[in-house]
Amino acid sequence: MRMNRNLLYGLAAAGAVLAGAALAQPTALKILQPTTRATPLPGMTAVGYLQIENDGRSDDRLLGAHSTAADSVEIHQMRTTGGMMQMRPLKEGLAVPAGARVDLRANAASGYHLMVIGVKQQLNPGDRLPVVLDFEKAGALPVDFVVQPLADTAGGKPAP
Ligand SMILES: [Cu+2]
Repeated sequence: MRMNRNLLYGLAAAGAVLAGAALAQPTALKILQPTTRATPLPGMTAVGYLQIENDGRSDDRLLGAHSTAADSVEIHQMRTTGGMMQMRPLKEGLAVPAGARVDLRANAASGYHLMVIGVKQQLNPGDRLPVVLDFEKAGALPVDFVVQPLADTAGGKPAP
């Protein structure tokens, strides 16, 4: 029920033209559990978590993302080296091989996540943060990230 509602919101936000295109070209990609955390102020950076499942027969690649609600969106990988946590943008995107599920979740071993930079409005629990994921083959895929209360998400401090 919640998934269906998310999809409808996404399509409504994207407009009738894009909705038509999405129906004409069904994608083999499934976006699971897109979530982010509440922020205390406008203008902050939010972390986007999700899983991408590729049920198709061809490999795809997440090339980038953008949002009308933020300045920019980057695909990041977090690594701990010598006790120091470091993040780096994945300039060449993120491979989503056929049959695979790619994890961009809090505490995922991969360290992958989306960095949503300069979120224009404060995010409160229950809000939705619209992000468009750009895939090499599947094209633009609108996703609404559901804002979770800070206490509900493991993984340490909110992003600076
Ligand atoms: Cu990051």
